[in-house]
Amino acid sequence: MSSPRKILMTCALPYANGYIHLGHLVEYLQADFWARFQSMRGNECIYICADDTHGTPIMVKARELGITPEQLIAQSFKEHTADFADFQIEFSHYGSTNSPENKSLIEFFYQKMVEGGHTRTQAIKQLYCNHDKMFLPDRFVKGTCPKCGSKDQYGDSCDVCGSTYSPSDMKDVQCSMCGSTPVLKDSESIFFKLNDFKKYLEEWIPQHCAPEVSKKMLEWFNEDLHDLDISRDEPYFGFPIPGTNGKKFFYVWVDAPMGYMSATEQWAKARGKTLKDIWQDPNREVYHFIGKDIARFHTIFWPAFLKAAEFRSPDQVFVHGHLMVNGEKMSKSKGTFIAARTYLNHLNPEHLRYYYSTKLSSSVDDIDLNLEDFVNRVNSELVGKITNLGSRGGQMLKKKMDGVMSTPDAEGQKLISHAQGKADVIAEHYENRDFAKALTEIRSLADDANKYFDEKAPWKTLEADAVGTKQVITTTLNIFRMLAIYLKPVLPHYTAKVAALLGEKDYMWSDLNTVLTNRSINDYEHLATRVEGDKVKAMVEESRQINEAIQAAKKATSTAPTKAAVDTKADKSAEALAKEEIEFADFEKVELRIGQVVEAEEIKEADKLLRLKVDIGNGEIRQIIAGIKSAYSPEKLLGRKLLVCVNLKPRKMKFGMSEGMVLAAGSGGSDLFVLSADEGAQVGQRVK
Ligand code: NOT
Ligand code: ZN
Repeated sequence: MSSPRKILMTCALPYANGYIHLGHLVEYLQADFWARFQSMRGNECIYICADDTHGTPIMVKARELGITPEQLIAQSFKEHTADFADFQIEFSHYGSTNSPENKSLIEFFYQKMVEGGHTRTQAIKQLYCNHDKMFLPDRFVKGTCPKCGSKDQYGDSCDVCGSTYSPSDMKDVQCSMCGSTPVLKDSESIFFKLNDFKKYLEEWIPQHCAPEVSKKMLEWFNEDLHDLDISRDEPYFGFPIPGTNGKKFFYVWVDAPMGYMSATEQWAKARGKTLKDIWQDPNREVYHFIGKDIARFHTIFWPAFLKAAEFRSPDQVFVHGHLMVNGEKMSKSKGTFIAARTYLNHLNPEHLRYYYSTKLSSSVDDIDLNLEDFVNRVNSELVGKITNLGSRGGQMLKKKMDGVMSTPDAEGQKLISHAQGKADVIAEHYENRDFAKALTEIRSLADDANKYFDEKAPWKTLEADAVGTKQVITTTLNIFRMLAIYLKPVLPHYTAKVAALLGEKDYMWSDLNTVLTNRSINDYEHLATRVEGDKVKAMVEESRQINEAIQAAKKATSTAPTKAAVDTKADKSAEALAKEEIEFADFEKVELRIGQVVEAEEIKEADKLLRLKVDIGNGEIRQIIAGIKSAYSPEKLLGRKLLVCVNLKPRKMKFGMSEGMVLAAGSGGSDLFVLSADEGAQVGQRVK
């Protein structure tokens, strides 16, 4: 046997200002299939990802939410990692670009760029918002498209006519956050001299990505490559550029790819190794999985950065297409822009894993999630064809016979050998990321086995020919076992259940070589359920409602509604609608008691706040600052018995300490209702 390969693979780093959706999963799932396939083959495969945490949108979103960027990215980290785990995506390590390792790394890259003479500075004019006190990235500028005259377009491209331009070409530009007119302001920028690497890249690109991608990328090479502005002015959430007195920061797209390496470094450190041990190991293969929209960053900028810093480059950049739903771009208004969490609220993650695997290839073509087809295929193929073999065979053996397999007869052995004989071709498809082709082979084996089972009709022969019947079931279960092994990269939990049924440990690819004989099997446990069309409808409906909440939030924004602001509201309502379940133990942590308002006064300086003194029992009086002034006068509250959370950490507010929380329902303003206790409830009683 050849020695195991050493592989390091990465997925694009999701931005920390958004939620994971089904479009993202096209990438993380295919990479997960591939990583699991490699591990099954006995290869050492490190699968790395991280959150992409820097940049203006994250800074602005945190500002709008009234939290720090660090809080925002910590929250996203929790949500992203939970989504991935629930979709059975198993990273070797999941990091963050806002890490000390990433900071050291970008400083090292920068030092090498400077030493190599690959940087230069130049003053450039950029749009600056005097109100928000910041330079505006193109996406934070709105105006009229210089080509077609459509209003309300972004500063970089027009959604209506598709043309691209620079914001200074636009008419009536506005800051998308506050609506004021930005001014042009000079600022010194630091550029990376990309063109220094033109020759190198021209050779590198065709060798490191698919021809269709390479061809597209080389179109940029008909003229000199534009130098890349790697600096951004404060305020910016990112790493400061050394030597600029904290005034300039590295542009997010510069430290993002370094996240691949710094997350790898964290993985290595935890195992007593260094980044170099992994990244610079000449025997290790390095691969990036990315979507076609960010191919330029990965096949032009990134290899140039690596070259400048004298690091090895990746072996291949694997570029995939985008997700379509029902043949169209994902649409928020149709409810087909579906958050990973929304999917999980209704459907089984293995079903999406299965469906995507039947669609994915190594090309950059888009893949289509047709929701009707999704239901049909999962039900007819995964449940009807594949799982049925195991459930019918397993249950007959266990319930109608003694639960012990025998040996296949000659015909059965032939069928088994045929299925084993497909191992190389299926492996090759997996290796080439032609998942759909692998699945076609697997399904065709399932078809053969179903045909065999139906022809032999063991349920009819049970009485007359117990020996022959058992041989048929033994053959069927062996094929079913092989199908499960073949499917393990896609359906790891499913396959683990099959292994348990057959009393085996988790499978490796080499387990295809064995045939199970005379083995006693365990009780059949449910392996797969059908998808119910209603649940798909409910998922789409929930997604649509989330969008409606966005629209409502948009209307509620009085000034020029901003994309950033609206997205934030959308995310918040998405969060509200897609709340995670909590354990009972978590709920129990919240101590609610009946409290009685003994003093209430308005805080004059604040629009929304009342200062309450609440008796929570045993003579303990708490000061609670409550944001309910819009709906309650102090008099209305005095003497009322309310629900109070008494174990909330005291919060220091501008108008004093708040030592608890009064529970109220409603969206704010006059739509606000404190929750009161029924008559007879005792002050200090705990709510259960
Ligand atoms: N956050 C980016 C995106 O498009 C991907 C960054 C990938 C890392 O979602 N970088 N590089 N190069
Ligand atoms: Zn502004």
